[in-house]
Amino acid sequence: MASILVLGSMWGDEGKAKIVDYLASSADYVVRFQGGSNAGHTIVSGGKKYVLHTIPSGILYPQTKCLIGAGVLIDPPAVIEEIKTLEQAGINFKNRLLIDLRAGIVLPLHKQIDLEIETKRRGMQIGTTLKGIGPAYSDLTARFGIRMEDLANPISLRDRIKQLYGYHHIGIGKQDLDILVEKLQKDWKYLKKYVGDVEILLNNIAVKEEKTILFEGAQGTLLDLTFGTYPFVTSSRVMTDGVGIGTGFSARRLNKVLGVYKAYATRVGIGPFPTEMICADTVDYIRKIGNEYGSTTGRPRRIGWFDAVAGKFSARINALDNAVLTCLDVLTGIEELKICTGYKYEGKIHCSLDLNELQLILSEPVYETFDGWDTDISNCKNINKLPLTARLYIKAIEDHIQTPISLVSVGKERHQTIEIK
Ligand code: 2SA
Ligand code: MG
Repeated sequence: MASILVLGSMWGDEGKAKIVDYLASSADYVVRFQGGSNAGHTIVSGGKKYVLHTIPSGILYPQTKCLIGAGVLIDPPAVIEEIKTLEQAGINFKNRLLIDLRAGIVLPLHKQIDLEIETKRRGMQIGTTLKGIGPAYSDLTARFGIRMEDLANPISLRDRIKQLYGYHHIGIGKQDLDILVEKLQKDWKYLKKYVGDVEILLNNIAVKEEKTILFEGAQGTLLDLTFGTYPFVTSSRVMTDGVGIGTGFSARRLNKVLGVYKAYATRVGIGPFPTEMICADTVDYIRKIGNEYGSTTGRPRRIGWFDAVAGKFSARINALDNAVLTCLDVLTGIEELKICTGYKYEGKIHCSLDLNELQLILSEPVYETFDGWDTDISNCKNINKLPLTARLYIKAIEDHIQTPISLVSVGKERHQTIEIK
């Protein structure tokens, strides 16, 4: 067995899905371990664009099986719609999808609470995707959550939902409860063929089979519930150790951990973003060329220079073997590039991520500047064929994050990927 983890090293949208899709050609299984319909994973294949939310990015390869671990949240109607849309695009799901029976469920109540909390937080909004992610994970932690396996029994499901509403001090009338249970039963009827024990399957493969398993992270490490820029984070564990937490396949078994970085930084939602560029032509340029809009919500993403301080922190806590650099092509045509190597706070330069959220907001980035390039690199197949300035930029990132870069992406298609031996 070989097992590889591909995770987001910054605030998400680093281009993980393209890298998972690129590596999935030789993978037998692609596994999601956290997040839910808040994720937006974009793959371009044969000129066609696919946006995935809960379904693993291996689904485009007919021989690859896709697993959804216990740590992922399932929004039943959203997942059913995603499956149906992909089926209409010609993708066959037969014997290819397994959702862990322990996976938590997102109910309409969770989306309602997500919106209410965001509205009430005034000045302290997180900028969530409003997909009910935080409230659903919170209910699981409070031990009032509903899980996939609970959908199988309408009688206990009814009781559990009643308890959940009671826990939130929200009333639900008999008729509304009947409608909700009935709706969930319909969803269960559709989904049950895809539900089983992902933990047992993965651990059996680990000891018995010569298969390749690819774990696919969603969001990014700086959005991790504990180690991200708290409280402006998502509610799941977005780091290497999240694999064990979210699937039951211990992170100790991983053979390789790849951290995906974008050649510049983006963040969608609220929260500290030290290298953010405000109102610069470069922002409009990068947003346009890189299509930097939320793939789930359509929100314009905030744009900044590469943050090597945060990048080094992420490499460390994920114990990365290699880094992957994406969207290098988007920077083509920008005269001068910057990499943040420290944060200046109260006259002192911090070269590691040791400032709290407030201090980060008040800090000023310290930059190294680099010459850009203006030749088209989107068909480049060999690292040595890249312009010298691009190579120097890659080398500087590699040195700062103290992690060797093994892949560079120069376009959205699978073939626009340079392997560095
Ligand atoms: P949530 O909805 O509770 O997880 O939001 C909490 C924070 O996590 C951020 N978050 C994301 N950041 C980047 N990409 C995400 N997925 C979509 C995409 C987002 C979109 O691929 O573009 O379409 O807007 C994602 N999901 C959650 C979120 O912005 C909050 O800061
Ligand atoms: Mg995304």
